[in-house]
Amino acid sequence: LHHPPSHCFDNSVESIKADLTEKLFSMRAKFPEVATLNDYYLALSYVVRDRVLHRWIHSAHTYFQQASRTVVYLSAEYLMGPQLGNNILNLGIRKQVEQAVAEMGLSLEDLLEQEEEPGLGNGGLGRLAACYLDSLATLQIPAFGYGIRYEFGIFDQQIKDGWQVEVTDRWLRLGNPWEVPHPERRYEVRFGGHTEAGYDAQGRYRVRWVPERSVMGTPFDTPVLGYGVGNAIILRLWQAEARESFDFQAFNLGNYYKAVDDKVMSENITKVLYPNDEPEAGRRLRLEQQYFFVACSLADMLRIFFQRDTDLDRLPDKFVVQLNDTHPAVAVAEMMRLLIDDNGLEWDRAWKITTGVFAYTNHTLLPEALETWNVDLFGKVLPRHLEIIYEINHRFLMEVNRFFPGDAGRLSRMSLFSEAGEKRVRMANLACVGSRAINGVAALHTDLLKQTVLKDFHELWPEKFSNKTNGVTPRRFMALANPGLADLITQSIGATWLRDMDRLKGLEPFARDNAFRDQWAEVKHQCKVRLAAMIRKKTGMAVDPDTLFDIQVKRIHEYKRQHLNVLNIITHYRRLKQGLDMDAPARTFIFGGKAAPGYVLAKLMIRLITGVADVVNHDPDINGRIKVVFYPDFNVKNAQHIYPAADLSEQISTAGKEASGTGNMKFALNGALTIGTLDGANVEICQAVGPENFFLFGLTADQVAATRQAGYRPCDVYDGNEELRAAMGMISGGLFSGGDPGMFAPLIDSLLNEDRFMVLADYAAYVQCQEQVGRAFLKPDHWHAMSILNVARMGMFSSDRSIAEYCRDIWHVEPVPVVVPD
Ligand code: 26R
Repeated sequence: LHHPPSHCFDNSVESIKADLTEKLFSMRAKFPEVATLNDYYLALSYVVRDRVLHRWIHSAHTYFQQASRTVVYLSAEYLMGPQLGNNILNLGIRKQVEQAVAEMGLSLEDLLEQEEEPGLGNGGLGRLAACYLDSLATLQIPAFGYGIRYEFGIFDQQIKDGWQVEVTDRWLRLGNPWEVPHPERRYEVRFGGHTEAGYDAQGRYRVRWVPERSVMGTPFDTPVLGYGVGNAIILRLWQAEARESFDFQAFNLGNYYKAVDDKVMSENITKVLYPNDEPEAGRRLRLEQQYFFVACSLADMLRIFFQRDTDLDRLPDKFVVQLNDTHPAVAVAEMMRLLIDDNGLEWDRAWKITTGVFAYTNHTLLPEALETWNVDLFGKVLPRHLEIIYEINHRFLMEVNRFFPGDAGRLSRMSLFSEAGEKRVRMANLACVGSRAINGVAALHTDLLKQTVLKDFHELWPEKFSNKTNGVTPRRFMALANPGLADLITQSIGATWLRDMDRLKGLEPFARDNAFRDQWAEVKHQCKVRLAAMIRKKTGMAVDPDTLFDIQVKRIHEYKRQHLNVLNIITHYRRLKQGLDMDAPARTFIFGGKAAPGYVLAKLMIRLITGVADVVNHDPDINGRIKVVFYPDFNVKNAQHIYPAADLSEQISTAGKEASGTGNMKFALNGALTIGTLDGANVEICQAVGPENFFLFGLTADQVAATRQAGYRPCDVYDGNEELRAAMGMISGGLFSGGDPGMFAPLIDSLLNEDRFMVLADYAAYVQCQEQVGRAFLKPDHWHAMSILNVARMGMFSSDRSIAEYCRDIWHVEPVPVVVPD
């Protein structure tokens, strides 16, 4: 094979300008006088895309030639964030592009603002998948990310009268320059119907699946560049389309409208991303989405395998498939079906291959978030897969019985089916049984997995378990989001840290350097000025960059305890009204995050935040000592403005509930100090930066469990704490709801009666810890020294470290460097 055809790109300012004008013509059919800012954004994107594709072509060619072991990452969600800025950064052409657009009378910052991000995920899990693709490319690992091309991603959030309002996310409206569709490479995916058993010509037992309908899956490829290397990998997202021949039949029968209906039904499968925490809504369609993208992805993987091999026993040497939570876990059954029904393998051989290929990452301990499917529904959508899962279960339970004879309780806990109430398929159990490796996403989370939800599996297969603490990409969340900080770091320790984050350790001595501390403080101040401007633009509110920016941004959820934050704000407010705590620094409390549309209490928490903001911000007695802001529509794009501007990062979940958290890492890497519980990766962050540089409070996971065991009574805490009673009284009295005492009753009642997440139990410790934060902020030199030490010691939370561990311990894959001729 020769070098792939692709011409070379000149990255001089002059060429970029010429290419930009050419793209404006060829892709937008515009001349400069009539081009909009968005036309220029698109034109520049195409200029950059050509250079990205150049790297991708050489990568694909290299990977094809070497046929090395390849990672297949299956995830129902990817939160990629805006692409233009990141691609310019990774191509290393920022300076030239800036100058080129400036010479054409444009500003790069304005063009970057035009991009609508693909919000194809809910939160942490989807963003983790995106960070992992970035690190896979940067570590030069041959890999594919597979997922779903939702036409509507996570809804856009507006705030109206203090309430969240959901608006459809029409991210494709103005076109998406980053993807390349491949309609020539589509697969058929079948659904429903029944199975027929019989014997084939050789007299072997065979099952035939007779489906009732099918849809086509078309791939859309988005290249993902590595940083400082020639490598690029592909994110391949599947879109559902109707099978034309089906339509045609109906048309010939004179039933044109039914044909159109079928088309609409087919396309529904990838119409919309489901928000998590949405109980029961759209169950069937969600299962269809999961199977749809899994079937397309595995078919594509086998196609690539058969390009160079014929012996399926070697599949586990060539591919490893990582399941990002249980959303793609039906892949275990689909792989068995492909091997047995489509390729004629015997069960044992197929099972050996299957369990040699898969690995499973768990992302949550919350029982309500563990996926199960009603068996009747499952059987209607995937009759053949249900049979296969029954057979897997039968053989698996025999094995369990050999290890633990007569242990009926264990058998029923480990079964792939729960029989209490309606019968359901347990996807986590299927993922465990079908995988050769199982991991949690932070040290504490993995320990708790072994002790609780996956205890029986750990007892059976301890060697399958390991921890892989999450990480985040420093390219997007430091270099791109905070160029001022990145430049300052590079000036002091050189540029290699962006690919080798252990180098950040070299910053430690600078924590004692007064001149450096001043520069550090100035960078933070500039970031706060920038965020203040964004807040003004989005909400009309003026906030003071000289105040302490105290920020909690993440999905709104009871376990994340935004209401604990609010209770502290109200307490602080009340003290100031009483003339107490007058020496505390002025603070701006900033919140952001979406609530699932069906999660009533979470939406009420947003209304509480905006209600408190209304009162506090306009109280003349307060005179700017406290401001409360709800920043609407938190997403990757505005997160890049928010993390760099934080002085304080709120990581206050109930210990034992947040699997890892990744926002905690993004804040600390941008020099925020953390106030947090010993939950998720906070434990490891606190350990890494040193407890003297971390504001720790609250019950530990063990104490939470013990308190619950001992019969926790939130009303006792309430009765015993005057300030808590006062704060809750101000809420239930209607102060923050325009005099309506009923509005927040569900929230108050849930705290007083059950308090599942121990908000009241941690209240006093939290308020006290916040006082300590206030005192520390009044000593800026020490504060900035702590901030520098945080960054210096956070290197291990790069997703490069996480991915290197997956490669070494689970995937057993090696780097394949790609050489790109210039
Ligand atoms: C099953 C369905 C209702 C569902 C529940 C929960 C779908 C999606 C979720 C989201 C979960 C799995 C999630 O995002 N978990 C987060 O994963 C992050 C990356 O590992 C962690 O940092 C974070 O702590 C965890 O909540």
